[in-house]
Amino acid sequence: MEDEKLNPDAKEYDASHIKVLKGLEGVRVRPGMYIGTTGARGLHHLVWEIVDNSIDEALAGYANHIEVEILPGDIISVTDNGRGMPVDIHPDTKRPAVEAIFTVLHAGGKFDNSSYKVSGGLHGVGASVVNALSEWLEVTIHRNGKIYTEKFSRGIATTDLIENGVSDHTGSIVKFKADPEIFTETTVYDYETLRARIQQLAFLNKGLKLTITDSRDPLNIIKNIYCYEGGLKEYVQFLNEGKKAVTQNIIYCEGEKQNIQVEIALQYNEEFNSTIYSFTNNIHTHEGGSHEDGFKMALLRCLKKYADENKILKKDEEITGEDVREGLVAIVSVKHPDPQFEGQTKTKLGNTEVRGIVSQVFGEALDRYLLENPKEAKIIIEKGLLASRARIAARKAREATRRKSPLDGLMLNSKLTDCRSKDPTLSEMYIVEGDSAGGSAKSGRDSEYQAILPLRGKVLNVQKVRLERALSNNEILSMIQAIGTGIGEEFDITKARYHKIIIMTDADVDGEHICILLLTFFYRFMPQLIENGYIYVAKPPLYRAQYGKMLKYAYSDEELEIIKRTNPDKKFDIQRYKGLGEMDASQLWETTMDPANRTLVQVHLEDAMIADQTFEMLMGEEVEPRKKFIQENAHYANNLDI
Ligand code: TSJ
Repeated sequence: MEDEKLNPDAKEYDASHIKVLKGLEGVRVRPGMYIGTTGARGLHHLVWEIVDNSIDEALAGYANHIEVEILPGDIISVTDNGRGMPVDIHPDTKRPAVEAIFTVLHAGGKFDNSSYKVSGGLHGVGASVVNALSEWLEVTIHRNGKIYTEKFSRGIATTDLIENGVSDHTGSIVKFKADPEIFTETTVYDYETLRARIQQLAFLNKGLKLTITDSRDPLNIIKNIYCYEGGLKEYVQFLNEGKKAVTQNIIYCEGEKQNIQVEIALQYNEEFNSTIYSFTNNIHTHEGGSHEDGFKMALLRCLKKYADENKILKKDEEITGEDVREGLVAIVSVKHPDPQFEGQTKTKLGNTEVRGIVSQVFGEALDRYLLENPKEAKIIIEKGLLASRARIAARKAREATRRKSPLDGLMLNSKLTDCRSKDPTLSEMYIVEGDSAGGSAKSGRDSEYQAILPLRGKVLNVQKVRLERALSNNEILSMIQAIGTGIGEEFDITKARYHKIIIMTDADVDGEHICILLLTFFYRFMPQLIENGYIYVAKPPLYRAQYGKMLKYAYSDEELEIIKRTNPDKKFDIQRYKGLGEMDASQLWETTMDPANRTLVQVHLEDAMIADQTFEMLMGEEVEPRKKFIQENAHYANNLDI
């Protein structure tokens, strides 16, 4: 309590100090309430809580470079070149403003008098929560020509704010080490997770330079630098990489009305699905909302109007919203000073005024584009017409066979080996790659509550086809049938036969690939399964280390190192698993299926969305991005055959 001796006359400070401790103690007692989970997801959330503050500084126009670095020991460092956090002494507490930012719960925007604070995660809890959940945290501020630092441990200041140098620039640096007492599952960051979101933030905030570095291994430092002057235009380009575009140009617009910024980019490709990603204040609004509605409204309205005025449609022809979205890749991003998030997962924008604003800003831009590019306009509308005809033909075919959906009354020769339990809350279904692994899983499982569905070979790439076509694929059909919920409009989560659907593939590039394919399928056609937390990925071990009768499994290179280090006298016989097929039934049970030992990673919508994007890149014609992905995911790359 050295701090207090330094302020013997600050009675009010004592009182507020106690309140502060109570607040942050609460964060440590119930961390889940503030960061969702204390698993890997919550751990990564800490980074975004800090980065959000720097993004705010950039959006306010005071910073243009943010650097994130993972240091040895999984310490995170975030640096920006903004104004530097305020250091002046607060008149009530007699403490520096920056200290309150780190020790008072929800102090977030308190010192921010600009009304244009737009960033902030779904939990939006800020720096004090990160501080409370960090073994230690250190803030450094360059401001007023000086350098200031203050240190904390588990939310409590361990030093005063100290002036310790001169500086010729301004900015803020926060370094922290997540507390292993809180994050008991893992304190190891996944570079790919951080990199993908950093890249996305760069797309969403044009002109902002974001750097991500992994210097945990001094012999292999990885660094990515992102800065997109084209913003969302470059995001669409990135998403359409490797696909055949229908029109050369990317349609782009930006505008601001009533303090709400709108930015939209889109392009059509030759595929059938539509990809609309919408964002509010850099947060992916998976459930859509008023911005997405406004966009869809204007898209249909403008294309219809243009088709009418230019007499492109025949008498009995009509196009719907769905038709004009076939093959569409679009990003809709708004920045709103007071967003209202609604919906089951709080990812639906509710502000009603946004619909009209987006519709107006985008409508004007699209009208102008169509007018100036008549050739492209015709191509786009004809694509919509094609979709309309296909839709009508499909409906007629369905009516002719009088079946509601391809799933009705159809008994497949499914490969499902079901479990005995009929209680979905207890039942699990393993989707297993390959017949041989499927065989081991069948004999190794606990048949009371574990069902096995082996998949043969490659799963159909659902991004390339319409739903009807996906449903003619046997692997996909047997998966949907086994799950029991139906699909599309008939989807009913209460009919799910298992509350855990576990993807189990080899720990190599092909396995990763099949896993991504399956995630893409669930993301596109049964997102509710992901939303409800029913989808999991099983992590099989990478190594088996044996010494006499001693048998240990390692799920990562780090774990293998630990096994070797903690038993230095033993010469292990180490086997690297190339696939699930190399394990016999009892090994598979022990390592990957037994609830007491296995590692399951629950899939979240954001992960599935990234998988959906990554997928295109891996499948595309271009070799470079694929090579790069494999290099960055080197842990899978040891047994590559590319
Ligand atoms: F809060 C935090 F610790 F998470 C954090 C904040 C972490 C990092 C890496 C950066 C920041 C941050 C805060 N960067 N820039 C700012 N800016 C301010 O806090 C600031 C500075 C000056 C003024 C002013 O009115 O003079 C106002 C603000 C909000």
